[in-house]
Amino acid sequence: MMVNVDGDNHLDSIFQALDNFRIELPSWGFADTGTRFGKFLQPAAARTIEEKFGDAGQVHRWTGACPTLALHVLWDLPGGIDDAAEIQMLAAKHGVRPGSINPNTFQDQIYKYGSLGNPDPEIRRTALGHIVDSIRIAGRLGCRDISLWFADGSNYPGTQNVRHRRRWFAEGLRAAHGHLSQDQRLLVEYKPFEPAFYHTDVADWGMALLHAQSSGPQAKVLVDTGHHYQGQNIEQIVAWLLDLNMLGGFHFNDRRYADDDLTLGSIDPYQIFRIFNEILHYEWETGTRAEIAYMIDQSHNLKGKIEAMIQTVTTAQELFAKAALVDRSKLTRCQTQCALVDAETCLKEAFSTDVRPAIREWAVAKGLPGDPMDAFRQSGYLERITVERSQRRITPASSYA
Ligand code: RM4
Ligand code: MN
Ligand code: MN
Repeated sequence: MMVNVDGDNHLDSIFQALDNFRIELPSWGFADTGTRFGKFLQPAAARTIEEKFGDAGQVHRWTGACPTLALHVLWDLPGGIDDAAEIQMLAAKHGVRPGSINPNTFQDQIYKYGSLGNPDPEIRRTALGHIVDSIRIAGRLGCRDISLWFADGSNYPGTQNVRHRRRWFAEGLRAAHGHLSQDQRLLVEYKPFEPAFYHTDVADWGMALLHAQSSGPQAKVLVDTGHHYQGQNIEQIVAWLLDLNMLGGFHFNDRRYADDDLTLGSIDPYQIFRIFNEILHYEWETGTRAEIAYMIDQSHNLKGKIEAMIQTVTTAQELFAKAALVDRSKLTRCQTQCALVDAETCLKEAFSTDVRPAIREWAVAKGLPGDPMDAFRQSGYLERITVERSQRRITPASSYA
């Protein structure tokens, strides 16, 4: 336990950081997902929106850090805005509010050659219509963020006019922005490849940034940590977007090769720490809170869904708490004086601090279990849903893989 003066400061910093740290769960992270080679079904996986809310409620109950659930419109509100009342009812029942609203312009057959970038103006209109409907759903549910990810692109050189598609995207996004209410935001997510393997219309942060800027003041960029080329310096992108006031949110996950959607911090925890460090340094330097939606976007094909989610939240809290321990005045001094070793040591020292005892203290002080995974396991929820859900004979709800 940390007891000295420095320890008390540490504890304060960690308590303050965790009080402010909320991370959104993805509804699709509780459903069966797989790869393009197939799905291994889990008896306890959520199939209905009620089950997704129930499972998310468990993660929030034991971690206290996940009060919202991101919804995918086609998967979670197949009836559109008419389903909003049911969502509100489930939110109240399970103690988790609806979070970001994710339109789906990649699944229907008409989107084979794209959505907002489709050469067919009728299909572009349909895609825009779906995004506008999603904005209305968000309005009805009191959700701030509409999160846009596009699968648009092409597989072979010369098969599409990249410039035209860029313009159609700009037009569509501007039109969508026009439907936002004052407190809503459009988040533009980028991804370099997959499902398109030659060109992707919104392939990187530069393209997302330009689209966000040209569509209107309430559009920001969404950084999915898995959506980068190998070796790309993600924290530098984060620093730029922060400095331009254009960072809207994150989809957190980890990866080894491509968009692997693995558990946060499972491969490279230092990467996530460095991202958090940029954010907290910006907030310290400017004395402002960055308006960032922290969201999880993971697909646990093999791990138990709820346990994987609790593990993710715990890891996120640990890395955020470590980043909160960076001695900011010292770091600034070292940077100014180009004291390279000492500057880097500021990060390393914080990163190597064991914050777990302090996090346990924080949790207990909030009336939460010191060990959320253990509390979940003791609760008997998993055993109960495994029995209940293995008795049903309904086909798995659609999901992205
Ligand atoms: C994409 C991207 C989006 C997610 C879809 C299903 O790779 O990460 O955020 O909504 O997958
Ligand atoms: Mn994502
Ligand atoms: Mn992804």
